[in-house]
Amino acid sequence: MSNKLIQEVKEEFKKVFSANPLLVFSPGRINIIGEHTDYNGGFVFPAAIDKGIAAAIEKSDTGTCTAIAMDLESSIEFELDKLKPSKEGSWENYVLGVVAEIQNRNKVIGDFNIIFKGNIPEGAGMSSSAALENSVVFGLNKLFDLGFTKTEMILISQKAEHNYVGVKCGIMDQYASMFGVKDNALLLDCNTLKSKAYKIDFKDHQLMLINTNVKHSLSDSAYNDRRSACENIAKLLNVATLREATEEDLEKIIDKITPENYQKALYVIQEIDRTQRAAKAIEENNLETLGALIYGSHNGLQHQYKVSCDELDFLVNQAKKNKNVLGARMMGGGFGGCTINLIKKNEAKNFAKSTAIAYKNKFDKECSVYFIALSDGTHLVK
Ligand code: GAF
Repeated sequence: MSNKLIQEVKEEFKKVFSANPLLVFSPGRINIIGEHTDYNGGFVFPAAIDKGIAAAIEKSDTGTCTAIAMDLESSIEFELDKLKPSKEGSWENYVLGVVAEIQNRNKVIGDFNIIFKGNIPEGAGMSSSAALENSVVFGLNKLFDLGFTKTEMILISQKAEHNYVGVKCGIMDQYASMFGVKDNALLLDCNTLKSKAYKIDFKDHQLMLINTNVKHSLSDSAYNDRRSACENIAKLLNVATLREATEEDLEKIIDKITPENYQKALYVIQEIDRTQRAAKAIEENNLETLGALIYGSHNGLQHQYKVSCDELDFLVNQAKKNKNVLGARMMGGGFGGCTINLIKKNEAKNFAKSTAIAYKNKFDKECSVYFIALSDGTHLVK
């Protein structure tokens, strides 16, 4: 959690509204492995991080609600009985969507004011959107005593993203952000929404993120396209999700689907398996195997699922050339954002430096390096 961020939000709230708002911190997430498996009912292996959204929230008696995004210097006013989505791509839909989804569940909330600020780099694929959604639903749940469980809250956040933002996301980001455990990653079964926490201590290795600082424009529509391709194949196979399918099942319908979609479904089946094997490798402290699975994940995302981009592939190739990196892959939805690297601790800075130079030479732009701490999920701040 970032105390500085909380203080900034608190100060601003005091200036604009009052001195004693409810304070919520909601983290972003990383994902060790298990990409595009969540909406296929599979396994993912994320963790909440020490970067996120701090929100100050309080009841309002002015007859309207106000939401202020401090970093963007942007605000909206809205009335609870006249909710509708705002313009496409705006931050406002994350807030409005959550409010609308709460109302859809027949819960009554009153007017409120909220100010928030984040320190997750935008477009980095570290789930600032889930952090924002969770901070809003968590704050409103407390403020108006709505009685939602954490699981109900993440489902509200997810639906807000489906219906107001227009991205048919899975549940990984909201889950990790809400249920994160300090120093742990969560092996989440997206079918049952049950997870097992794994204490992460890679001894002389660590996780390091490198941000391409790009976000290619097709990402949202490409995401939805992939989700519906997977759902259609599951239908053809007569199963609820690809989680229930095997490679052999897929072989049987090979003539009924395009070669591209065959590869996508195959990727999903293989990635679900890789994720379970990664958890076993961590249990056995076998970092070489974990690293190989992480490289395998990238290979699938690049060549089969086709959600990578030149910048991400370049960073992963740089990692492959360095024996101190055991594994690297793109993280999150794809088409930009970060790679996650499993690297020897005392070599991390050197690798970061040489990669930054190579990246600049190749693309004429900067990449950014982050070392993150695994942290607790969404919580109130005293
Ligand atoms: C995005 C989505 F929001 C997640 O639900 C997940 O599907 C991820 O992309 C890919 O693994 O972050």
